[in-house]
Amino acid sequence: MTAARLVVGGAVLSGGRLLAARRTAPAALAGRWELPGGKLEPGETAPGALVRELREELGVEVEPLERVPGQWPVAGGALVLQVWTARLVSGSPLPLQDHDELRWLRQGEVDSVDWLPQDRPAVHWVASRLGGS
Ligand code: 9L3
Ligand code: MG
Repeated sequence: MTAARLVVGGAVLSGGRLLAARRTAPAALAGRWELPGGKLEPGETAPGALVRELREELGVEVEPLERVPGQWPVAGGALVLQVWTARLVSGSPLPLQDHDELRWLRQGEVDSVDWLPQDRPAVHWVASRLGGS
């Protein structure tokens, strides 16, 4: 067994809302929603990879805040997903790479999109901490 490679997802928060991103690839995942992010490169920390990935995918600067407890297997266990909350520091997210739609969801809206199954526990953990209104 080789160790599962780490994938980091960002629960980007702004104004009490959570950012959801709809994937375009691979075909099996196209149309499903995720917390944007991706695989760590050699030598990167998870928060460092998150900052890089969100710059590349969305054109924004974020500050990782805290790790969501737990981790979730992806792709039959070859990868493992960890999630960090992150504060939007600058920029407005755009679907530059790997996504074709973005949505800011309020607490009562988080179940309105079709999340990848491995993202759901983290989405619910984060949503329970968003102020409802
Ligand atoms: N994945 C699942 N949930 C997420 C992210 C960022 C990624 N929040 C899965 C989708 C792919 C794999 O991890 O199967 C690698 O992700 P990417 O590098 O294609 O974004
Ligand atoms: Mg990605």
